[in-house]
Amino acid sequence: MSETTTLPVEAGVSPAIAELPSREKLTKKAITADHPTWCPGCGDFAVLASFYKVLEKRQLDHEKIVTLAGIGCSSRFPYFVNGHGVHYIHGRAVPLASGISLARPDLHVFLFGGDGDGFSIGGNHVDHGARKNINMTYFIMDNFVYGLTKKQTSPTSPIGFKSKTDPQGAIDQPVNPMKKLIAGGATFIARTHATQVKHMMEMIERAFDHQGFSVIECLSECVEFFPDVFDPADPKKGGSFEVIQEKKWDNTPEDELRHDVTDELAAYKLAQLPFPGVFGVFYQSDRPTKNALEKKWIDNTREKTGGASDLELLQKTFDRMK
Ligand SMILES: Cc1ncc(C[n+]2csc(CCOP(=O)(O)OP(=O)(O)O)c2C)c(N)n1
Ligand code: SF4
Ligand SMILES: [Mg+2]
Repeated sequence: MSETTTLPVEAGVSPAIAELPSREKLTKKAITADHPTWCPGCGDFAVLASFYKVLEKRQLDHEKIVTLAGIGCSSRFPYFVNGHGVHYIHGRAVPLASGISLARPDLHVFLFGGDGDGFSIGGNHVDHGARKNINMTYFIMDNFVYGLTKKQTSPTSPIGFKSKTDPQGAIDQPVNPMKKLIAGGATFIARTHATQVKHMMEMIERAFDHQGFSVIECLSECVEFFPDVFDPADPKKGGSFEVIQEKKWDNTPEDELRHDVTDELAAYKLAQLPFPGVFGVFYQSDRPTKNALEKKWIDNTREKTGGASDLELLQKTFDRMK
């Protein structure tokens, strides 16, 4: 345990506060839990490393860090983070995260998962989390395949992908994550790549700073069941990594061509670009969160009930049911 900090009482600090224990620095060692069980070379390692770095950089209060996930290789994430965490039901992490975020708005709710978890079984929940604009940071490791269950077609698998469920090649139109999230109403939507650690960290920090339902799609290679799929997007493998140039609002002719992140239609246009597409923030808006709207409603009710406690309100509700 850390030592006690004594603040100068003459500076106006009450004696009780003056005795608060000082915080230990949040280090990688403190945030690291189990050794990751992913295959050597899996893109998800870089995501975990970037997340550790962001936590260290931002020095969040350790006890306020919550990591949640559904099921999948990528969804094993909470095991590897020393904080509050739940490895939950396949596709149901958004509703779980919603409850935690609404009940405890003081916590930092981070959600992790895969393309199957988020766009297949959990696709409907993602839409509702987005339209309700519930405050959380959702990181989707998209490898275009079901990794954990050993190579089935996922909702983002490209047409022609041969898997155990499509031995002759996938025939269904894949989900376009950016379009789905824009249409769903997410208020922060970004795209990054697991080989681009600096960019990935920047996107995590911006998503974290955003109030509302923030989602990052990260291309993260499954070296076991869909190797080399992201080559065209990986400069280290001779491909391209084109970053969205955002408007600077500096009244220059160049700025005309830059992307306005508040423009939904412009975000759609970027989402239409062929694979590997572009990377960065597609869309951001400051629509009120459900957390803020609900707080207003709770505060009004509390005022009407003369500041009754939660227990008293619950008792009154039960009394009405009699
Ligand atoms: C209700 C339910 N249906 C199906 C499964 C089987 N299952 C586990 S993980 C998974 C897909 C995971 O794919 P993805 O979310 O893309 O994660 P990845 O392993 O690729 O990181 C499936 C179908 C399950 N665990 N629970
Ligand atoms: S199966 Fe694929 S996604 Fe799962 S750990 Fe291995 S490389 Fe990563
Ligand atoms: Mg997957």
